[in-house]
Amino acid sequence: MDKAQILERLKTHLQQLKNTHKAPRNEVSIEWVTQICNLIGIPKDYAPLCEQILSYKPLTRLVWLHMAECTGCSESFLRLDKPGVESLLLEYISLEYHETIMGAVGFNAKQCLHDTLKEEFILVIEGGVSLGENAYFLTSGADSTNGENECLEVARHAQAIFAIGTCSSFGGVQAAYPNPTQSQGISTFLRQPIVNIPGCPPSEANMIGSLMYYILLQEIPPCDSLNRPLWSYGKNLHEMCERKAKFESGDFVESFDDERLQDGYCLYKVGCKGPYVANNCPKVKFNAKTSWPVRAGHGCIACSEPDFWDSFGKIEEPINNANAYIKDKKPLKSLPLVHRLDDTLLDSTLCLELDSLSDTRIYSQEKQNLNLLAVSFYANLSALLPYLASKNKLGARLVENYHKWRLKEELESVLDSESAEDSISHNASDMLKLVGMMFGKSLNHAQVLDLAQSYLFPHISKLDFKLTTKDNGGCEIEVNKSLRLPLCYLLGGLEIEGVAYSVVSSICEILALALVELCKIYNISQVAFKGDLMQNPLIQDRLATYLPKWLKVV
Ligand code: FSX
Ligand code: SF4
Ligand code: F3S
Repeated sequence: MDKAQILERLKTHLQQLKNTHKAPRNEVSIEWVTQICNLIGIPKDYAPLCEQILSYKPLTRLVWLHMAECTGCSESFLRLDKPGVESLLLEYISLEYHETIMGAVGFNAKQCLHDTLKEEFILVIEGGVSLGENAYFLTSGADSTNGENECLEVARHAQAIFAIGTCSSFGGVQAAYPNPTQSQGISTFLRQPIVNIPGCPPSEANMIGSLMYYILLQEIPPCDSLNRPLWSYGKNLHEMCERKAKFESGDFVESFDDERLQDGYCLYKVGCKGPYVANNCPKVKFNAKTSWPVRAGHGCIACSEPDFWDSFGKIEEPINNANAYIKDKKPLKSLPLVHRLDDTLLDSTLCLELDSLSDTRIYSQEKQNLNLLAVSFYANLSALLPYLASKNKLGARLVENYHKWRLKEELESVLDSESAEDSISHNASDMLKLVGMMFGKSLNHAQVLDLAQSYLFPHISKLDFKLTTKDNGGCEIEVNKSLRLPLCYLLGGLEIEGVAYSVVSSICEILALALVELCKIYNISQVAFKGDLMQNPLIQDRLATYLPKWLKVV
């Protein structure tokens, strides 16, 4: 929804309320409403409108079911402040049913639930549902309904459904291997649209923010492909982390009794999984904004990601093949290849050529040999390292740390070969050789590709390549600066297989993006691939992953 649509929606909502309610019901704190608007992306100019909506709106009825979980989500919710949970419950929300904090017990409690189903309410489900062979899993209460049936019945009457916590969203801890109760997230058996608010537990801000979005705008917030609201899960946690500058300078805590932990050093080496997590913990924090895991001194364990218990390796070590437990490694996607573009396709097709013996290029007319893609970078550490050191203080410190690391690992010095000019390459396969040099090994591109393919985890330590379109109708990928990131990950203890995988994946992602941009510029919707590197299954898989569906591969 854009700004104008939000405004329209709020105005209509207020008008509807004024038509049915003669006078405001209560006074609302404009300060709090403004905070909520800021949080969920409603322009702050509309806060007075939201204030009025809340003052007219009758209490929103909420049913909160408990399934397979630890009640940590409820605990987190109770930590709300400004307003505290007590005023929230008295002024905005009527919590009709919540097994752990409601006053009623037994038949009376269940009666509250049954009565609520007759009117409008929002359903919150905390916990996954055990769908194993025992039909009595999660049976509770006076009418002895099992968890699955209770969810199905209550969901049938709900206006909107929120899966609160990683358990409810994706299965969470009790769905971890070997998952004896066959616990699942609720999306596996409820057919209605569900908003997932993962986190073990989620922050109180992410829970109340998404509920308030629905209460104010009468629709669920825009979500990503895992049904997580974009306002809270749309960005990468590591990008917002207060220790990020130390990651960029290669300054890592070595152990939990390392004094530098208090100086803000990065926790990647002691297991932080922040680079692989979509969540806003550094921004909203927990316990009334007191702190969040990384500030408190422990790495992020990726608690809000699907399968976090099984698929991120050891909690206090960087992810590493030796500790991999991967349930099902997805088969690699493949792409058809061409050797020569058919004349009939020349004008209507863009071709990406990835060959170890020639420059990486994208062209539309083979005969004219026009390259629409500019890629150039220092393909030798003796040129790249001084360049990175000259960029800024963080770069200088990173290069210093990298030299120390090489000394410690007893690798030879790298600053003794060709000049910067001589080392410039336009061939993406040289980037793979360069990565081999970073490891202190002389590897050809095929060997680095083999390392990348042997990496067992699906998580990518992304490089931040940038794509710019040029006035001459071509585009350019900025490479050199992004090549600092493999060094950061290497110093942070990511194994070389993981670094290689990330470089391959990131090159493919940016090449796919370049293809898409050029297709838009030239109004073309067909692409073709050629070159020996394109025969590599991992390269095919990564490119296929990043290509949009509207592009036809010929
Ligand atoms: Fe616990 Fe909630 Fe984790 Fe799960 O939070 S904190 S096990 S997400 O369902 O209670
Ligand atoms: Fe922060 Fe973890 Fe990223 Fe380091 S790796 S910057 S501690 S999120
Ligand atoms: Fe969870 Fe990581 Fe945030 S462990 S609470 S997603 S910092």
